[in-house]
Amino acid sequence: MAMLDFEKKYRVRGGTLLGGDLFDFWVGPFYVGIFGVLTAIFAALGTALIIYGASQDTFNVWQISIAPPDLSYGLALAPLNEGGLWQIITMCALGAFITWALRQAEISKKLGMGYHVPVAFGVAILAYATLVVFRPLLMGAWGHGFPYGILSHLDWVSNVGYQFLHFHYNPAHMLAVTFFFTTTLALALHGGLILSVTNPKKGEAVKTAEHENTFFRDIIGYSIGSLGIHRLGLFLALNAGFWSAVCIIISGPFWTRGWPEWWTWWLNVPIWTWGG
Ligand code: 07D
Ligand code: 07D
Ligand code: U10
Repeated sequence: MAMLDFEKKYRVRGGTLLGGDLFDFWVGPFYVGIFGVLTAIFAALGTALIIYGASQDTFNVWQISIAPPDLSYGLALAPLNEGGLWQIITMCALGAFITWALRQAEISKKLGMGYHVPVAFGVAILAYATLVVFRPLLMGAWGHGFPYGILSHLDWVSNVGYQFLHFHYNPAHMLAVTFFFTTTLALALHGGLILSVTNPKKGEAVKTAEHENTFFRDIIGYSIGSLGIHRLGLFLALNAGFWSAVCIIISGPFWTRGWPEWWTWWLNVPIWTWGG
C-alpha cells in the first residue's frame, strides 16, 4: 500500500486524548490537536522572549545568553531584566516540551500504537527539568539553573564540573557516559547489520533474520534477535538520560565535596586492611 493510501485510511478524526473534535485536524503534514496548539503558543512565546532578551544585548547567536536570576533572589520571582525573563522562558520551554510529548501520545493513541516514543521523550524532559527545576529547588535558588545561550551553557557545564573538582569521578556520571557510549555502539551495530542484509548489491537477494541471527551467533555466540535489539536500544538510551539526571541531582543537594573524595569509601573497605 502506498504511503498516501495508508495515511488516507488512518488519518481520520476521533480517538483524541483530550479536547474531543476540537483541533482534531491536520495542517499540511502536521497533526494539530489541542496539544499542537499549546506547543505552538509556548514555543512562539518562548522564542519571542529569547529574541526580546537578545535585543537588549546582542543578536550574535553565539553570544546570546539569557541568564537565570542571581543566587540572592533564592526561589523568588525576579524582575524581567534580572532573570525574570529566564524564569518565564523556562516555563515556556517546559510547557512546549510537555505538550509536545502529549501530542506524541495523542498521535500514538489515534493510531492504536504503544506509547514508547512519548515515554522516551519524557526522559529527556526529566533531564532538562532536573537541571532547571528540581536541582535549583533543592539548592534553594533558581540561579543554579543553566543560562540559555549556545556558548554560555557550555561555560555553566564546565564551571559546575570543576566545582566538584573532577566530575568524571561522579559514579552516576560514569554510568551515564557508559550508557551513551553503549547506545552508539548498539546503533552502529544495528544500522550496520540491517544495511548489510537489506541493501545488497544489484542482482543479489535481500537476506532476512536468519542471516542476522547467524552472523551474531558466529561472531559472539549469541543473537539478541530483531525485537530484542530495539528493546535493548531503548533501554540503553533511556538509561543514558536517566543516569544523567541522577548525576546532576546528587551534585550539590546530596554531595558537596569533590567527587574524587567520594571514592574514599572504597579505600576504607576492610578488605585492604585485613591481616595488617
Ligand atoms: C541533533 C536534534 C536537533 C536539536 C538541535 C538543538 C537550540 C538552541 C537557543 C540560541 C542532539 C537546537 C538548539 C534550539 C538555540 C538559543 C538560545 C539533538 C539533535 C540541533 N543543550 N551541550 C549543544 C541544548 C545542555 C552540552 C548543541 C538544548 C545541558 C555540551 C545545541 C538543551 C548540558 C555540548 C545544544 C541543552 C549541555 C552541547 C547541539 C536543553 C548537559 C556541545 C545539541 C533544552 C546536557 C554541543 C555549542 C545536539 C555544542 C551542545 C542545545 C542542555 C551540554 C546548541 C536545547 C545544560 C557539552 N547543546 N547541554 O545536537 O556544540 O543535541 O555546543 O536542555 O558540545 Mg547543550
Ligand atoms: C538535558 C536535553 C533535553 C532536551 C530537551 C528537548 C528543543 C527544540 C527545536 C530542533 C540530557 C530540547 C528541544 C529546544 C529544538 C528544533 C526544531 C539531555 C538534555 C528536553 N561528560 N557533565 C553530562 C560527558 C565532563 C558535567 C551528561 C562525557 C567534565 C555537568 C552526559 C564527558 C565536566 C553535567 C555527559 C564529560 C563535566 C554533565 C549530558 C567526557 C566538565 C550535567 C547528557 C568524554 C568540566 C550533565 C542532566 C545529558 C547532566 C552532564 C557526558 C565530561 C561536567 C552523561 C562523555 C569532566 C556539570 N555529561 N562533564 O544529560 O547530567 O543529556 O545533565 O569527558 O549537568 Mg559530563
Ligand atoms: C525513526 C525510525 C524509523 C523511521 C523514521 C524515524 C526514528 C522504523 C519509518 C524518524 C527519524 C528521522 C526522520 C531521521 C532524522 C531525525 C533526527 C536526526 C532527529 C532530529 C530531528 C530534527 C532536527 C527535525 C526537527 C523538526 C521539527 C521538530 C519540526 C518543526 C515543526 C514545527 C515548527 C511545527 C510543529 C507543529 C505543531 C506545533 C503542531 C501544530 C501546528 C500548527 C498549529 C501549524 C503550524 C503553525 C506554525 C508553524 C506557527 C506557530 C509558531 C510556532 C510553532 C513557533 C515556531 C518558532 C519559530 C521561530 C518559527 O525508527 O524506522 O522510518 O522515519
